[in-house]
Amino acid sequence: MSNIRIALALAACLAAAPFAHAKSPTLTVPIHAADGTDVGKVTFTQKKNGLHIHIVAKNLPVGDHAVHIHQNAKCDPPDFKSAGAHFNPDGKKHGMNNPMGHHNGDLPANLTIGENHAGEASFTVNYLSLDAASPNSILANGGTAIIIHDHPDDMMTDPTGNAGNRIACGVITGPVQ
Ligand SMILES: [Cu+2]
Repeated sequence: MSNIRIALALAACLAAAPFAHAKSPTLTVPIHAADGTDVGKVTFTQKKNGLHIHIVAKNLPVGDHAVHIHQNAKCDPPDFKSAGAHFNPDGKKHGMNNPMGHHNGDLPANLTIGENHAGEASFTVNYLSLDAASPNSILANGGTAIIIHDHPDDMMTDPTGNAGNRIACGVITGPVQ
């Protein structure tokens, strides 16, 4: 590397430093099964290009499971129906592959749980926000809930994606750290 290149690299580092140390707003939510079993957590981090969602799950049935953001900040067992329908402030239909879609609460892929009954998924979506002042905020109107379903989401069938029962739930409320 030439001296000029080193100098440019240093200048870039110094210029970026104030931003590199600014902490992104984040919120971590525990998720529980209907019998109270700890099934992991989801961490929401507000980035410039959208909301980053990182799910770390355990103690779940092997296979693919739909994951959605539902409209109420309520997780009453055993059926978690209190979480209501999918979060849908934009008034669309269900499914990432639906031409009339998608709900704000729809996520781009299913959660895959392996033979060890654990799994992880990460998404960055520009149609959700952690900013409580935003109309598509997961904290708007008292918050929302993250639901894991028994079956995978077919990404098309309105309004549920044929995802079956709700097997785990986490209440999404503040405060954002
Ligand atoms: Cu759902």
